[in-house]
Amino acid sequence: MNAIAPTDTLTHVPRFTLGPEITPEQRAFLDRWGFLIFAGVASPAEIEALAAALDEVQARWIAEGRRWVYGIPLTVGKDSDGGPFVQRFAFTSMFSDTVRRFVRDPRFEPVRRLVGEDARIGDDEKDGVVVNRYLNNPGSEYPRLGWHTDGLRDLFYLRMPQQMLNVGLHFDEITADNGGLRLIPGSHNQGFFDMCFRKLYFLQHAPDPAEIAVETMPGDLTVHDGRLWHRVAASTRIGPTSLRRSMYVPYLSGPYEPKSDTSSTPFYHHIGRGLRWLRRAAGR
Ligand SMILES: O=C(O)CCC(=O)C(=O)O
Ligand SMILES: [Fe+2]
Repeated sequence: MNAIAPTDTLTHVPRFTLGPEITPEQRAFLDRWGFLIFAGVASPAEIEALAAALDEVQARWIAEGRRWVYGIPLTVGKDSDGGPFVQRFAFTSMFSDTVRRFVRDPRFEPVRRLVGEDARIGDDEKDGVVVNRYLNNPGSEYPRLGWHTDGLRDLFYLRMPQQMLNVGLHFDEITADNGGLRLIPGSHNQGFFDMCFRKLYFLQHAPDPAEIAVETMPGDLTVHDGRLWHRVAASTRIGPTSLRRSMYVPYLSGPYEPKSDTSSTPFYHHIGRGLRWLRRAAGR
């Protein structure tokens, strides 16, 4: 794999291989730039099985008329045929054994230990195992996601967020023109002020000169530091070929804080709902 560039700009994005251990080189890259891409961690058959499991969960949730899952609002848009389409699933491993088994596969053990020796999968904590399905078509509720860091909750309490690693599995082939994850390499090492004000949380979407596009193949796994500034760009395509699916597995340490259908909604979800409402009100 490529050595880390001695300059301040990242000139080449390496695709690493996930082995039984995170290598010193992978660790150094993550420390320096705040993210890693592991190529082909899941097989096409596994991605297909996960996608089918999510369709089943969707069918069940829609039949039940669910609007919330454990206090988290469900984002439901329309698919390309006008049918209901869940665009952000939360707590999926509580509703699908396929997902629950998959995220426990031993191949992910080095990633779990990278987060923390005592890290566990938070099936029923935070937002659980989340699956995003971005789609760019007229009925879509979720074609993109504005600039943010995932440390908002800590900033809200005026404390500097600690390293938190987001582990995402990517279902689709995503080239830069098809939207996808954009991040500013190295921005996880910024100070408190930049983390608060470098961009307007969730409202700004414009490309940043320093951003890179995370291009993925089906089955790739990414790890990114939640303190990085990142966004999800909309696809330039319209309809089914714009679909991008990402599954995030929460590895947590600290006290066990389970949620259930009687849990209240965390404040940061009200922000997202408010923004979507504003967008609809503005007719965009
Ligand atoms: O879909 C992605 O890859 C990123 C999603 C994200 O940044 C988030 O949900 O906080
Ligand atoms: Fe994020």
